[in-house]
Parts: sequence; structure tokens; C-alpha cells
Amino acid sequence: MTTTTVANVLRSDYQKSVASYWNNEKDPVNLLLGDVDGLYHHHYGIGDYDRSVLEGPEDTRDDRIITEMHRLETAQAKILLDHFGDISPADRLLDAGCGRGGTSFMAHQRFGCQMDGVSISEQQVEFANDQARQRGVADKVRFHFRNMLDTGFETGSHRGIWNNESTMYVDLFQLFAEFSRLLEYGGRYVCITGCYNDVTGGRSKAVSRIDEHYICNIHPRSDYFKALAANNLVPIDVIDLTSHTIPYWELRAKSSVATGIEDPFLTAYREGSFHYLLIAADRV
Ligand code: GPP
Ligand code: MG
Repeated sequence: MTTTTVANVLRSDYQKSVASYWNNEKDPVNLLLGDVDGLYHHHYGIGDYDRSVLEGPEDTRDDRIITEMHRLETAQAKILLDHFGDISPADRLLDAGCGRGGTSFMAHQRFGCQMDGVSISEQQVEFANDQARQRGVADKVRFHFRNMLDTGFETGSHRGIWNNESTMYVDLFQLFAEFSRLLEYGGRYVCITGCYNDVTGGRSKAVSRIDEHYICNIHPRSDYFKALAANNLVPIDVIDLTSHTIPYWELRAKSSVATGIEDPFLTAYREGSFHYLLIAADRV
């Protein structure tokens, strides 16, 4: 890919509608949390929250809740990055569906590696590149307006790739075919995702409400493993994070930045129709 124009990045009306959603997204649930320390995330949190944030002086309570939610979201990204093992400054990593870049900056800080992030939202790419300039890392951390199904990067160019809650926008077979092409032999793929439970049956009502809210298409758990196997990606770790993300949603439901999607997440997780899963796989 030599030029990135709207026409060759956004290939379908569906992709255009997803791009439009993210180009217009300015929700305090993401911006106020990002303002805490300048890492802007588009994913959820992991771990228990400090119950004391719900007590104490009322005038500072909401700020303390927001800071605590942000801490849990950063902990989630840390767990994702923990699964890359040793990454050196010479290695190149790809953040597929990078949002405003939070996880990419954490990876660069930790590994000193070269980072590429791709998003089909021009606003997110611009925001993330501004952040890279402000942080003085724009020579090493670059965000591109590109489609993760067809990135235009060279074959075998990346040591690791992740999706932090972005796989529900794409066909997994197409996605993993592209990642299989991009990863060097022995390269690592990691994703954290919400997927529905094959065992309880099809998409539950709560899962459908999540799909509708984000204009996404949550996949069944089984699809991940079929699509990985079809593309020479061999799982090494599969971790069910469901019980670890429920506290985040409970806290978020009590915060001033709740968006209304908290109940469907809590219902879906508690009824067992939906899992919060981490998958790590190696390219063979
Ligand atoms: C958005 O994060 C995440 C998604 C659109 C993926 C859906 C995730 C699943 C696990 C199904 P965000 O931080 O932008 O969302 P919000 O604005 O609700 O915080
Ligand atoms: Mg968020």
C-alpha cells in the first residue's frame, strides 16, 4: 500500500460506519480516565478495586473512582504485554485497532521497541500521533490510518501483534491470515477479547446489546481457535479473565461516567453467556 486514502482503507459500508463511530467518540469514560496520566485506553479493566474510593469526602469521590478505573485499565494492558515475553529494542510490534494509543505507549516504555498502531479512525490516528510527538517518541511509535485486515506492512516484518478488544469488528479468518503473513517465524500474537459462550448457545440478549452499542459483532469462543489453527497460529496461553473484570464493571456502574452498557456486561458475564478471554499464540 503506497497511499492511504479513505477509499482504500475503508472497504465497506460497515467499515465506514465503524470509522464514523470512533471518529466522533469523545466520551468522558475514556477522556477523563486518559487525563489521569496521559495514557488513553479503549479497553476495560482487570483486578479488584480499592473499596475506599466509594467512601471518604464526597467532593473528591468521583475523581478517586475515575483514577481507580484507569488503574484497572492500565493493569489490563500490562497483563496483555506480559504475554510477549522478551522483546528487544530492535523488535517491531503491531497494535491492531490501536485506539488512542495507550497500550502502544506502554509497550514502547517497557520494551523500547518500535511500535506501529493501525486504526480505521483518522481521528484516533491523529490523536495518537499527537501523543507520540508530545512524548518525544514519534520516531519509534507510529500510528497509521490503515485497515488491520490489509495493513500494507512487509511480510515477516513484526515480532509481535496484539488486538486489545478490537477483533469484534472483523472476520477472524481474514484477520489471522494477515497476522500470519506479518509475523516472523516464532512471533507472538496476543489478544484480549470478549467472546460469547458456545456452550450456552448463540448470542444472548445481553451480548446482542453490547454488539448494538459498539456496532460490533462479538464472535463465539470457538471461532478464535478455528481461525488461529487455520493460519499457523498455535495457542500457548488461554486465560479466562471474566471473574477478574467483573469488579471493574461494578465500579464503573457506580461512577459518574457510566454509559449504560454496564448492565449488559455484568449480566452477560454473570449468566455465563460471555467471557473475557486472553489468548496468546505463536506463529509456526
Ligand atoms: C471499546 O472500549 C471496546 C470495544 C468497542 C470492544 C468491545 C469489547 C468487548 C469486550 C466486547 P472503549 O473504552 O472505547 O469503550 P467505552 O467507551 O465503553 O469505555
Ligand atoms: Mg473505555
